[in-house]
Amino acid sequence: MFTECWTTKRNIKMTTNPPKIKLLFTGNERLQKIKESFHKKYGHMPLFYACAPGRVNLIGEHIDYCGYAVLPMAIEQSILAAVSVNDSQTIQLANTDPKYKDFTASAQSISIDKENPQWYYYFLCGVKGIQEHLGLPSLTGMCCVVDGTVPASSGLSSSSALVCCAGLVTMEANQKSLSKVTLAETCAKCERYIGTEGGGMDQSISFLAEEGTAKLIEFNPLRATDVKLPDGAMFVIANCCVEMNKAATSHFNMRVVECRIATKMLAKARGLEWSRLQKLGELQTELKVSLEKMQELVEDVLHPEAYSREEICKTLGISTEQLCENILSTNTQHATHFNLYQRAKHVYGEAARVLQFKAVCDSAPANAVAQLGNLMNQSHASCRDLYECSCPELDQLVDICLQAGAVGSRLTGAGWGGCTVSMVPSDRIDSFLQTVRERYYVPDARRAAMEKHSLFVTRPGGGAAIFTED
Ligand code: ADP
Ligand code: NG1
Repeated sequence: MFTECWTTKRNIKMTTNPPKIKLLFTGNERLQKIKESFHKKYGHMPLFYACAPGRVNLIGEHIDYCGYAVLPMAIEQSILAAVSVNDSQTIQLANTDPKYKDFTASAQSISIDKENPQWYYYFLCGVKGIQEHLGLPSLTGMCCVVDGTVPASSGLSSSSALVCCAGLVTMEANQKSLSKVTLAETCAKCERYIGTEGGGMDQSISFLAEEGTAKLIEFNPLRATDVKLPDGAMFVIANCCVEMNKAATSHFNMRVVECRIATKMLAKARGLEWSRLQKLGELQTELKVSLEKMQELVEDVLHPEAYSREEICKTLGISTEQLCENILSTNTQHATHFNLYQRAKHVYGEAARVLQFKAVCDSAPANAVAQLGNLMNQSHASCRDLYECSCPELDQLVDICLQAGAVGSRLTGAGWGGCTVSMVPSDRIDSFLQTVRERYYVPDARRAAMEKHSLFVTRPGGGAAIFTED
């Protein structure tokens, strides 16, 4: 497909800045197509191109925003932009997919309407984030065409790939240079302008990925460490064909808020100054105990029944107004009940599974594949039962993947729809794909029509890059 755009033969391993690559466009259909679309739209040729990949998270779901390490890898599918600069003081955006309408924004003042999460607002998140980070009073005018191959709202981070691509475009168009780590941190912060309170996994892997290796991504400070996946197994992505747009619903922020409240309730029970603690990870650091002990703390302090607003306010000694203003997000103001026990149990358990997964990859025992598969299965059960971020279609697909020969299978990304990731012994891959096709996609006309882009083997891809025509 498009791997050659950022995984060229040149050694980009040690660079701290996103690589700038000169590419031969001949024979590359996707690049030719975007170049032609750009010319047709604007009547001149692009000056440069930028590309940012989507990702698949192998393990560590819904814990990045709690401060815990996650274990994703970049995928081949990406967001690609063709760009030219001008002095029009406007940012003109077009998309190769007609369902994403053209938009023109002022380069002087960027505003993002989070009540209406249109595609161009994600792009403008990246623009605004870089502008603010660099302290630029105004930006150069730009013409851009965007082309995406990451399935949207499917847990493979199409939104973050778009934000990261836009951030990279803005940096390059304004002739600035930032490190990959700074770009990742800036793009993680600015995607929140769209309203979702994500944790930074997606933007980090989009910039820090390297071909051939998954990464353990740690936060505060942001670090990415290679994780060598075992020989003899392959990772397969399968889309359950249910879309879930995070910014248009409150599911995602509701979980962020439940984790925040759980942090405060646990901190209060342990006599800590709870009001400044926001993340379950910060609480563990403060208490200086193991993840196992944190799970015991959850058992001791929290009850499995949902908490009402009144109970939370009474325990913390705050008013409903303080709860709404200081703890809830804009789109969770309506929430009346909060499952604190289940969310905190998932987070501490999942954080421990990430470390176990990395340890197995590092020590590579003879039964590594079976051990990793087990951890993935436990992760899915925890996402389904404790975090309640699965859906019937995802659960059905996970079951089919396991019956078809996967040793581990789980939802990946935010959930409530989107993709599963399965670990499949290499010698079973053909029969695995055939069985999943027959049992999940073929019996349903809509799924069958989507199968081509919904079921595929994936390998660790490279990170975001800028390039020009050779
Ligand atoms: P994901 O899990 O893929 O990140 P989100 O629901 O967070 O899903 O974001 C999906 C949104 O990202 C889409 O509704 C759209 O606005 C934007 N998006 C994704 N892919 C593209 C694309 N190719 N072109 C324009 N916008 C895109
Ligand atoms: P996706 O799958 O892209 O919606 C979201 C968050 C991540 C992480 C995962 C769940 C954003 C941009 N991304 O990813 O930070 O929390 O859910 O593990 O909010």
